Amino acid sequence: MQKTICITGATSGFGRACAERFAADGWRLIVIGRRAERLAQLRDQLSASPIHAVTLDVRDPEAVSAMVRDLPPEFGAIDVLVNNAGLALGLEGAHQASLADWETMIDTNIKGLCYLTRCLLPAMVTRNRGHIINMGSIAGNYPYPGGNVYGTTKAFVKQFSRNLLTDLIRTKIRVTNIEPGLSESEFSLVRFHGDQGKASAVYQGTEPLRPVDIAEIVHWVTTVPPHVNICTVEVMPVCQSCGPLAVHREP
Ligand code: NDP
Ligand code: 8X3
Repeated sequence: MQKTICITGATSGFGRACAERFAADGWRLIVIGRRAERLAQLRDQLSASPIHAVTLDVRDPEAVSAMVRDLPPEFGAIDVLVNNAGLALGLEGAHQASLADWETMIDTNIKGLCYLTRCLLPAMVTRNRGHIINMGSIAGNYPYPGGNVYGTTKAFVKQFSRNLLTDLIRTKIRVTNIEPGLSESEFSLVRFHGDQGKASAVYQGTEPLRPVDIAEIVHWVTTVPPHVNICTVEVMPVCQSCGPLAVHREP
């Protein structure tokens, strides 16, 4: 039977690569993002697959509810939700960061992810099947300068994923938290508010992860036998590792 996947943040990076990967595997796709022209382009590109594109800001709970309520019947039974829409904004220290940027990250990475999950979970529980795949980050595991609120939103995603599993213990629903490290997408361009020079410098001299690498992992966690739940996948490029703990010494 053809399966259905709902992917948020499908207009770019990981989400777009996931749409391409699952389309290649014959899935039915619900793709979500704010940029309508990108969604139209994706729909054209993947026209061989059943695809329902929804222009939606995940920060809007009413719009999320309406999207779920108005799903065409053939897209109504969602097997996998990929909560991927998200962003980092800024890299300033906590005493200098923009409060508006903090709010946008919290509203998108935490609240948006909760809205989608809360709206789609009841039907999964009723059907006693489903898989929620959350896009966390190594930033939720390891602090770095300027990662303040962004890293904390991803720590929320980690703990929320674990708590979902706890609530769903009596069901066959799976929950996976994927925690990528340095990956090249539009992520840094967004983080630096469109400054291409700063964004490119992030990847200079490295071989970062690519969106297709993440899409392969997202696909893989859905293919293990139904009694197996991949709880967490932490993945970095070979050129990345954890840093030492910092010690500041007075001169
Ligand atoms: P991109 O910037 O390439 O993609 C982000 C996607 O999120 C876009 O499709 C964007 O669509 C969507 N999005 C952002 N805000 C909203 C919103 N309010 N409503 C709906 N969609 C939204 O970045 P990545 O693909 O790299 O990032 C995807 C996820 O992976 C994010 O959660 C990010 O935090 C996480 N991540 C990224 C890493 C990296 O190094 N790249 C590493 C670890 C995790 P649109 O603008 O059209 O709305
Ligand atoms: C994205 C990875 O290290 O830029 O979540 O925060 S990092």
